[in-house]
Amino acid sequence: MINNLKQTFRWFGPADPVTLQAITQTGATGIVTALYHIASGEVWPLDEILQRKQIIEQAGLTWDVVESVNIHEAIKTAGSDRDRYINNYIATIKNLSSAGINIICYNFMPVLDWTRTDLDFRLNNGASALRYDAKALVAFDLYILEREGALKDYSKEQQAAAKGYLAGITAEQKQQLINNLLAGLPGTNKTLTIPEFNSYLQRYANVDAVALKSNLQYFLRAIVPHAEEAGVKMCIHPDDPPFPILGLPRVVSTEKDLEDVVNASPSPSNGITFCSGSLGARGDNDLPGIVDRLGTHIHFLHLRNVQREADGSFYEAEHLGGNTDMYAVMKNIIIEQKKREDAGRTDIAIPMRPDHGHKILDDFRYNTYHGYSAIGRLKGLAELRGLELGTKRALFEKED
Ligand code: DNO
Ligand code: MN
Repeated sequence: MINNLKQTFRWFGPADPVTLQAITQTGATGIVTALYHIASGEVWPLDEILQRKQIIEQAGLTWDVVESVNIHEAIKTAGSDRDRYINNYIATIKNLSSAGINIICYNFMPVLDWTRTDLDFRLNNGASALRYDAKALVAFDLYILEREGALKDYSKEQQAAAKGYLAGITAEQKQQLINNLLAGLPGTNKTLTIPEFNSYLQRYANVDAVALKSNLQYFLRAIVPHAEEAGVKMCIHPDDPPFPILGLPRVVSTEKDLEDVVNASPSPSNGITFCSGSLGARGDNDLPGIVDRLGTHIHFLHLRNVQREADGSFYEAEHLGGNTDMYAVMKNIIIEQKKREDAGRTDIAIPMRPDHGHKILDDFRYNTYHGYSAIGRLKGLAELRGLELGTKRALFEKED
């Protein structure tokens, strides 16, 4: 019995300092990427998809997953033009399918994609990790954004901790926090100003979690039949972090939320991305249990670990370190593969990627995308493939 998760690496396109050739040296055989230059909401032209695919294949790799086709804010807020953006989304699904690319990852987080307050958190060994500091986020919300109505979202203790945090950092560190949070909206490369950021948040003034979930269900009911017809598997990425921030609702944070997604439009084309790092930032998410119970809907795996702290903060730990029992997760993934094999399913080689990695060793010489170093991720991938092999041998020794 050999490894048979499909080992992939995220690649940010020709501008990524981690080249396709470097990726082949990690042992990954698949690529996860997107056409990052196309604005959120626009149709991805077939010829551009085919050109990108050719570059990947010339390097001896395959384009296994699109991450992500972003969802326009009008869809999330039920804007008057949402149907136009849904039709564009369907056109992109069809073009990807025509190019032979059949797995699409997306997320449904309002305004922000993944959010960290510290993009260069140094571990004792000098490695650099991404960290989310709850106090820093509250400080940003209350005293930098000065978001209307924010005060009622926080306890007296949280407010005091945020004040203490701000008093303890330098002007330079404060500016760094602001930069970290204002950059990187999904689908843009633009750094927003504080008034612009507040106006984005304002769009959700009348969109609570119930409304957001219903907008997600509306989207799913519209696109899933087309995805099914095109043979495309949609897989939603969980919220990161998996709880509301800055007064924004979050509706893909828990097992119940994931169940609601798959039940909104039941189909093999309506599945999930199991991201152990995102889901693991909540102590009440049972990760091996989620794989066990919802495994049949998992079309894509993001494997990484987090170390949680008492006040809701966390940092990205070693892939096999941190709070999540990765052995238990891997074991249930392999059991899920066995179930698929027994059921005659062909999608057994689920694409897996080491989701983020530390900056270590020579990674510091390159200006890589945050979380997407070469050597740190290679280390994660190497550990995960060893874990997969060992777990599989332990489970099926007698059959070999
Ligand atoms: C975090 C990362 C995310 C993810 C997007 C998917 O866990 O994997 O950046 O790529 O949110 O849409
Ligand atoms: Mn992820």
